[in-house]
Amino acid sequence: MSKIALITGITGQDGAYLSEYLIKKGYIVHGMKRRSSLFNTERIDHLYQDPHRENRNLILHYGDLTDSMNITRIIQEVQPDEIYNLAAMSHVKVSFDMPEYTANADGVGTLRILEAVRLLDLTKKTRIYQASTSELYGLVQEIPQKETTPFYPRSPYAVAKLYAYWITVNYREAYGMHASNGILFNHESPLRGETFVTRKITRAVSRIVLGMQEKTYLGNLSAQRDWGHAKDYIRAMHLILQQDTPSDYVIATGITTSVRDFIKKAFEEVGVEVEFKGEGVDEKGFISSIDTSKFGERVGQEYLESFQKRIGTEAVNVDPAYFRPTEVELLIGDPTKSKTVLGWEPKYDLPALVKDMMQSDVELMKKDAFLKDGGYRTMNYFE
Ligand code: NAP
Ligand code: F7E
Repeated sequence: MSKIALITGITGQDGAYLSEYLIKKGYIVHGMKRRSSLFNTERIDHLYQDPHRENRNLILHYGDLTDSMNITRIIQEVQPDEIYNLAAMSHVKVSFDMPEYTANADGVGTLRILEAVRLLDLTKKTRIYQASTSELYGLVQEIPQKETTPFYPRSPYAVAKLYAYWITVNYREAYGMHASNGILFNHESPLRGETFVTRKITRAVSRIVLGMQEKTYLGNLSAQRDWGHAKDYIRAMHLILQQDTPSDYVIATGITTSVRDFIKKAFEEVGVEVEFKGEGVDEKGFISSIDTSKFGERVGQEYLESFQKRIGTEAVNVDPAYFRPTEVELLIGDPTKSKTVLGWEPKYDLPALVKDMMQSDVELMKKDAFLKDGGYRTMNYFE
């Protein structure tokens, strides 16, 4: 018998990688997707199966974490062995603009799932993974951060996730449920949402070297994050639910890098050196040199001549619109528990992650005729 998994947030970055991973393992995967006026399944379209087909291993249900009855009905219908609660309003900056909605979806949404499993008498059958986050550490109380480090959330997103973390622990202790938190540090990929900083950078660098955009505007360049690859992190989610005993785990690489250094690495990946000058809002990134053979190989010889004129010009500016009212300056995780207990090891390091994202975005930007013609999607503003 195949195991049955229900993934909330299946249309997101992690949902897409996890569903593919579980299907390959022989699972039948059910996913909750939101109704939208446009298609919102791009990340999982390659897994889609016509509903008329028999023995499908990917089945989608309309749903929303703010709707208890809908969640309860889906769980009743699906009778899942494992629930991965990945759905969330996941953008930290946007959570300052939508604090109540964020609390409802990211905080109370988790309660709705736990309570549905309890009411449906599935506490012994259904294991639950809660997508907790390194944002819980916020104003960090210890370096590096591990499972026992006290939390100090710094955004409506993190405060909502704090409720979700503790209600998961509470249901585990109160009702003996197999409910666990993965405290995942930032993880990125070619599928990362376009307004998170790494993807914003790899898209912008690709556009700049292809001559489609002059410069990019970013916020706090000194923030430091422990960045891993989403493909590694979804394996940890699955491992957490395969343990006999539920528990909470930090998933991280143990290495931290500043936003500024991520920008440099993204440019280096295509043979371009960027130098930063100035401080605070006046800090700027200048194109200082080009490794012409690397540029030719990674971007294309035909783009080189016009890009050479960019030497000495600005490619990165700071716009305070991207600053957050309260910032998380430094995150670095200690993954000792997940390595020893779960046997989890990441396959990607930061250079491999940057390479994967840059290769994908250079190709994507070359193909995107809308962007090539000077079009600019509205998504980059203030996130
Ligand atoms: P993501 O790409 O932003 O995906 C979020 C998913 O949640 C999307 O499928 C989205 O649907 C869905 N969603 C949003 N609000 C919903 C609602 N009210 N009801 C139902 N679905 C809703 O996020 P991700 O990077 O894959 O992250 C997955 C989870 O891990 C999130 O809970 C996030 O907070 C958490 N997390 C992420 C990281 C990270 O670095 N990526 C680290 C720690 C924790 P649409 O596609 O329709 O928008
Ligand atoms: O910001 C700084 C920004 O939006 C990272 C979510 O997946 O990971 C993510 O949250 C850093 C911050 O991710 C820009 O101020 C500078 O210090 O990529 P981000 P995040 O806020 O760390 C955690 C673990 C989650 O759980 C969340 O769901 O980069 N930064 N300039 C910028 N950030 C953005 N977005 N845009 C900028 O222009």
